[in-house]
Amino acid sequence: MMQYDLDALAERLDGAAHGATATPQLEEAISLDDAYAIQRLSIERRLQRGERRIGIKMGFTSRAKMVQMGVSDLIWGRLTSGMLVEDGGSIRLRDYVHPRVEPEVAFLVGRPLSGRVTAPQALAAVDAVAPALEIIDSRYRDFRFSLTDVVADNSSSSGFVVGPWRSAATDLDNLGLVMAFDGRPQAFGSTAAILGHPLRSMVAAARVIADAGETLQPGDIVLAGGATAASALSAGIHVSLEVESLGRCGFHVED
Ligand code: OOG
Ligand code: MG
Repeated sequence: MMQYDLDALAERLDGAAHGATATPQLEEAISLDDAYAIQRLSIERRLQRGERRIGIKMGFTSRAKMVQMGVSDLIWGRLTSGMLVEDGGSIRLRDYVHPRVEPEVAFLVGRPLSGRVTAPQALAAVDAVAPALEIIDSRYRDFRFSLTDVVADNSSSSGFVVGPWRSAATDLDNLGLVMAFDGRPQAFGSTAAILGHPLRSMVAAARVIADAGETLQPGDIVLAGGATAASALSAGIHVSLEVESLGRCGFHVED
């Protein structure tokens, strides 16, 4: 018999995200299915507050991320309108618990996609691609979690910036990227770090969304996952990302 209350755990995690306060790791031994159910319920609370669903984020699609966090399974989370930070805009440190940033690539979905698809089928559903920065913020103390903890916490989603969209024909294979703080390189990497090719993350996104009984819809954004380990944010810095032949994006961090 189930020993825990999915709604209560969803409310606790949503409250921690909304109030930017850390919460203890889940003590309950929950199943992965229940962790995704908590994620869905916590996002429903955001939607009830007026946010809109705008896509999904993939997690642990690179070795650097798996090694940094000690979790080696691919995970995903839901993106809402409240998480979107304008390119060139700013965030306030006090709205987060202990935010980090990581370089990613974003896909703009042009046609419905769900299920077991090939890379060419995934590409055919993509309208555009862009450089992106994901601001992750675990609601758990010390940014430590198990696989089910992080899934229940919407895979640490808290914000993201998307640069100018470019044609989906842009080849994403092995593009060099540099994430910089105040113009000083903070992390170097390649788009190839994302499952060998970021398009594989779109293929995985189609599969996980189908498993959830949902479909990627035209207009949805898919974040492919961090290409390097994440870096902690601090007040006053400017964060930028430049991806070879794809473009750049950035944001400021206020107090
Ligand atoms: C979990 C989210 C992972 C990624 O891009 O791999 C993720 C975390 O690291 O807190 O967003
Ligand atoms: Mg990420």
